[in-house]
Amino acid sequence: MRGTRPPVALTIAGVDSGGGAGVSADLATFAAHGVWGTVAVVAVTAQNTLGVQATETLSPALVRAQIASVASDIGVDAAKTGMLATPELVTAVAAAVRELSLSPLVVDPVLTSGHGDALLSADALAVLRDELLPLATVVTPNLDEAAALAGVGPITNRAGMEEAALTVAARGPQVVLVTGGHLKEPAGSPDLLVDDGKPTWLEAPRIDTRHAHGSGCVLSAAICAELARGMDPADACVAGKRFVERAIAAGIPLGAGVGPVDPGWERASG
Ligand code: PXL
Repeated sequence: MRGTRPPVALTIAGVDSGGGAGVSADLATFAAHGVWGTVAVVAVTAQNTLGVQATETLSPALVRAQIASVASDIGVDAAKTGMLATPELVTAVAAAVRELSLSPLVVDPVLTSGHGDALLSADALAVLRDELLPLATVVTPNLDEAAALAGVGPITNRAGMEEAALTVAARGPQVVLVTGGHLKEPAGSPDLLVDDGKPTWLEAPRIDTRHAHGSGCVLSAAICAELARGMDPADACVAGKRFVERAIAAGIPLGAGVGPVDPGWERASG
């Protein structure tokens, strides 16, 4: 028996049957950081490397019950949200976060899968923006998610990223990390970190791969794991970006479509 309680993280997210994104990506990422992973499942997707074939959601009451079960007994050092599916589920999760004082909280504002399948209904976006963002320690939108949350048109350059990030930051989260992986910059994949209103660019080389499924989940889970271990939010974003770069570089060729990133499975399997 180990003598000390490990850090504990909670993921509130969807299941990807293909194992690449959502809950399984989060748990593998927590484990790779030496952080115990706990789960509140929000939705189940029938999914593979070609896309999402079917989705069902769990009831808001069962999602709240899962969160309360973990928080009341095991304790939560940091939590993250992923696929939240409907306005009712976003409201339920925000209420649980408030009532149980879950903090620090990473919000990955998942809108669609990499294949463009909707993972959050259109009417849930405003609820996420108004109820969940103010509770977030860190929010990790990609370009589309940042534009949607800021209420601006498509983001095509660094100036657009900065404008959207500052607008999202004004909604209450302490730190905004806009990921620039989809930016049309030939050489780089810059992310923009806004910490207490101050922007910093995190530069990185572009990794040429098609197996990048789950990269957003791994990034937000890595940040959550570092927060559970006590790191401060801006440093956790820098560490999370480095972690997901390695996971993308180690992408796994599975299936006929877009394979998953590797959050540490290969290292664990030798
Ligand atoms: O990467 C976003 C995401 C989150 N959660 C689930 C997903 C995906 C992308 O496909 O399937 C369950």
